[in-house]
Amino acid sequence: MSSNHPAADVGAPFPNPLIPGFNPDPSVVKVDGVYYLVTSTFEYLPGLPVYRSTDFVTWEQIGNVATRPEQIAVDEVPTGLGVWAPTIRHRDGLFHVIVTVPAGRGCVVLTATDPAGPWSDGTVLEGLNGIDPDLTWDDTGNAYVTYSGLLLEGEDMGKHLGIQQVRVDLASGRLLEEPRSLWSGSGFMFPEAPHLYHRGDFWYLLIAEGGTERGHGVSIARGPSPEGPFEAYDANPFLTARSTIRPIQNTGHGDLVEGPDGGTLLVVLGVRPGGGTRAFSPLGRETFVTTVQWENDWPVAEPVVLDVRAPITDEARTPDHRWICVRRTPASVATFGESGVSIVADGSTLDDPRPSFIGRRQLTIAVESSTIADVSAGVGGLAVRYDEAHHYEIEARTSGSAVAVVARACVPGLRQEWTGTLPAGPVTLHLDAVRPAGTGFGPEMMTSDHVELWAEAGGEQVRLARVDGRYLSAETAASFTGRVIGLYATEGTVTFDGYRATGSDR
Ligand code: 6LW
Repeated sequence: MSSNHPAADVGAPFPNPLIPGFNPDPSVVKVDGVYYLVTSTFEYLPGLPVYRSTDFVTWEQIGNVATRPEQIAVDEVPTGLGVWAPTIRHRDGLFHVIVTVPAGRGCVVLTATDPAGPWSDGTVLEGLNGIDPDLTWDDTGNAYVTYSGLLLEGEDMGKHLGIQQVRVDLASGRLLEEPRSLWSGSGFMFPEAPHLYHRGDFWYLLIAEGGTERGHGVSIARGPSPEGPFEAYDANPFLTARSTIRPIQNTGHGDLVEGPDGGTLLVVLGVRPGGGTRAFSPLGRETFVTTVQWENDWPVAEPVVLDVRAPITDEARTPDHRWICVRRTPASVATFGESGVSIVADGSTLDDPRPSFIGRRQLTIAVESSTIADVSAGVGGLAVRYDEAHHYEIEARTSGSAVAVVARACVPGLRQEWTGTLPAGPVTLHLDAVRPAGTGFGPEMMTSDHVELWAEAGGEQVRLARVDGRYLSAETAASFTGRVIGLYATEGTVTFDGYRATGSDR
């Protein structure tokens, strides 16, 4: 374990990260003893992965809410917009996911009887101007949407109205009243991510404040009804990692749920910054969990502790739920068959907002990923991408009786290539992320990781590049997502045998 990535805290009751990789803005519901958790996906499709667990320790992705592009309409969204911050709830036999899709479909409520899908086409809440919607019902069945009043359209775009609430008719999508202001937190920036809960004598309004970076935290207020009035907790923010040495930073955007033992759990987003000054988080915002005790009917949260468990292996050559694609579905980019995954180029490259690329979340900071590519009829490779402006890749093409290999690193305004040659035939492309070894200062130690790009064919190997990983991190790319590693084609048809990634952050 390098000093850049502090070792696990001892005695954590649950794995942390709970859901590794690009999985921000978690929301969770417990139904008949089973947990279902959803996270944000921005410009990726399918959107809104649904994770299931019975013990809160082992999680399996059982599907995605948005498998059909029309459900969320992210095909033209600018990077960083798209599917933001869902809430999942259950009532009268129906699962509900409410989410805002800035620059896409707006505020949408989708339902399903089976959380694995299929989910409904969705109902748009017309006129709801804000983000991070929560859905709850009072004792008589009135549906309330409580949201962050960050105006995303109109003359006052960018203005923040604090936490807002409106009663809605879910069947028609109509707002039943003028939105009301509920509470604006303790004065930190961006009061957002509200959730309402009825517990004992009180209705609790949980929010995030401080922004989704190092100032992030979770605060709470309580009142006699879902409409308030709300009294703030004097220990707010009752969970934050700001200004601490804790390995998990940016903790906020929480959702409360009853744990398997009847206690209270709080899922939150967080990052694992690496580097000498702990500045860069390569995987983006992940899902973490901590425990909460109640004292005088106020929550007291344990700090979020790191507890990485077994090494993680991700191997794929069939169309499972975990493939994601940018602004279009994996099925529109790739075909799966006997020989693996084929991608037909369409003139786009990784610099485009809709590349011919399908990928999977990078699940461990240290990772070895690879694929075997048949480039006899095309040009393509293996890439790690944050967005169209930030990506590194290893690419192959047939060149006469040989295979020409190029490693490329692209960040805004900078682009570098390294080339090599291998014997003709299938080429194994490798993309590994390696954490800095050792301690102390110096450029090598200040980064989160290095990305090594190399290839082999016919018993020969070319090690082309070792690129600083910090440029593909939450703090530099700042596009809200996380690293996705995957397969792409830029000319002709490239067939890959599949995708393999294995890593351990222990
Ligand atoms: C989300 C907001 C936030 O809507 O970032 O962490 C936005 N918080 O609550 C996108 O994830």
